[in-house]
Amino acid sequence: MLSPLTTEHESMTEPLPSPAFKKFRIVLIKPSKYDDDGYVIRFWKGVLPSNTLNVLHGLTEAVKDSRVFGDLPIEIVTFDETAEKLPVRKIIGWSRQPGTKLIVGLVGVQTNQFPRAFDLARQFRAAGIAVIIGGFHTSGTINMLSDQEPDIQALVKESITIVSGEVEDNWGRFWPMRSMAG
Ligand code: B12
Repeated sequence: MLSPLTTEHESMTEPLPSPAFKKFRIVLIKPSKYDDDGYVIRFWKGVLPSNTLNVLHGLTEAVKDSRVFGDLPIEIVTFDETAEKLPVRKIIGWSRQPGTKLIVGLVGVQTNQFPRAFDLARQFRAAGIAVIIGGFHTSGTINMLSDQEPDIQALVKESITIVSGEVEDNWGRFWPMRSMAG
């Protein structure tokens, strides 16, 4: 069984210990998918912004506005890989800036995007970056097939945090736990 991150009764207003870092950066990525030859599909121009990416951005702004870490600067960066090249090395470089805590969120991952998302997650994990993945694939798999399903267990083995379901009510509660963990 996966252990739940939050309970319904947890409060967002409980005082938090001071973080050891000076800046918190959250990178939200909507991954693309591979074509039949293994190339990442990327369009020259994006015509339809990802709803999930925009919603997550808004929810993240709300957490930032709630000053979950007091005066600690929080930066939110979004990438939609279907319409832009993902600067993986640059993101890894950000995580190495002194005093910076970086988390990568892979957003709105559908089943056909899961192999690409997992490859990205592995690259970030290899650089020691905390990764969290959500979307229909993880939610649907856990709810329809169980958390013992191989894709989910593969994520667990890489210490990737998995979201099942919606986060409108608990995204902010998750941050301190994940960020304090190192
Ligand atoms: C709207 C929609 C579309 C729109 C998208 C419009 C847009 N501008 O984004 C259109 C019509 C373009 C579309 C296209 C496709 N779609 Co569609 N779509 C949907 C639909 C109806 C709603 C998605 C949505 O916006 N939900 C609202 C957002 C806010 O919620 P969410 O995505 O669930 O995200 C929440 C949680 O999952 C979680 N979460 C998600 N990611 C993360 C990440 C982190 C870090 C965290 C903390 C939380 C988190 O938090 C979010 C807020 O609570 C769903 C069905 C459904 N009811 O979910 C299908 C659905 C996602 N689509 C599906 C499919 C198959 C497709 C296509 C592949 C269809 C096709 N053959 O072309 C394409 C792929 C497009 C792409 N590149 O992603 C399937 C996916 C199935 C699967 N196994 O993965 C679904 C589930 C429909 C179905 N039942 O078959 N789709």
